[in-house]
Amino acid sequence: MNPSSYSETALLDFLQRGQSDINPLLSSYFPEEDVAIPLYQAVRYSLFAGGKYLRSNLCLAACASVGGMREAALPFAAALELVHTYSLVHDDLPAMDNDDLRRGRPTNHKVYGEATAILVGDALLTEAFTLIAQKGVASGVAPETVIKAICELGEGAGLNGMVLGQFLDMLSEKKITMNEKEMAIVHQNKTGALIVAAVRIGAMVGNATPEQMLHLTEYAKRIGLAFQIADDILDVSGEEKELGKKVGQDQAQKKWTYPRLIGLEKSIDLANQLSEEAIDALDGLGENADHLRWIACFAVKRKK
Ligand code: GRG
Repeated sequence: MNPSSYSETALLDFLQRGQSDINPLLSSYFPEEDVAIPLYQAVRYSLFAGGKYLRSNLCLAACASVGGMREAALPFAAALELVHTYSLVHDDLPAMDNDDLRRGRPTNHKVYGEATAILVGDALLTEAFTLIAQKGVASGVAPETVIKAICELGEGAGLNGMVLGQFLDMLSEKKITMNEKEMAIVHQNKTGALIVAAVRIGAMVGNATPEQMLHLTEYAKRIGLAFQIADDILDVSGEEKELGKKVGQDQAQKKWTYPRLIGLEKSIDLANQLSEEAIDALDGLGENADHLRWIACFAVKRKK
């Protein structure tokens, strides 16, 4: 694919199709009838709040890139959306980033209180694994692949992945200096690890060969970092209305970001370079991987 043929409208349509395929599964898992219980209402509040469904769509697109069945990947994609939403709900808490606005609406703890928001995150994380265990084999995936996917999700989200990244990010606020290598480690874990898991799980479900898995992992590592650098850039130069969250928060919280470390221009160049490298990593994969190529473009061109 020639990346210049990338169209944001087509990509957003693609993400929307993923959302439409995943939401019935999520909705039947967390039914509307249950909202009489405020905890269920609080779960649905954050889950159906208009996210981009990037990680879930990455899972679906990675599965398709190796010729896998979309239907088989849906429960895994849904579980990724649960883990991602949990991370946002907890990230917004007063003990973490203390944000008031997410996806264009008040954050979960602002509406339901801190204790409920903690439980919402706990529930989303836990149910992600239950959902895969319940629906993975039923969707036609071999039990051993389901177990591998559960491990992959745990590794990406857990103590050596996203949670570690969040902790390193917190520590970095107290640092007077930071180098690019340290910065990359924070971003690769905080944001990259779940993105890598999303792609690898999709590839597993699609029965990727070891070589395909290698290429897809390289792709995912690069877009994971590029996506977070783009997030840093948007915090400096994005529009609050479009982003659905406050801008300038990184600076207000004295966070180390790429723009702070190497400047805005160099950050943009680095994000673009990573996006190109991600596309190059897919060279052996043919046109089935075009949606992944589009996502690599979107990761750095996005406005929200
Ligand atoms: C374990 C208490 C506890 C908390 C964990 C791990 C964690 C909190 C937070 C994860 C770190 C995090 C929120 C990283 C930011 C990643 C990022 C760029 C999020 C925004 O992703 P988008 O733009 O969001 O895909 P939408 O709203 O579109 O889904």
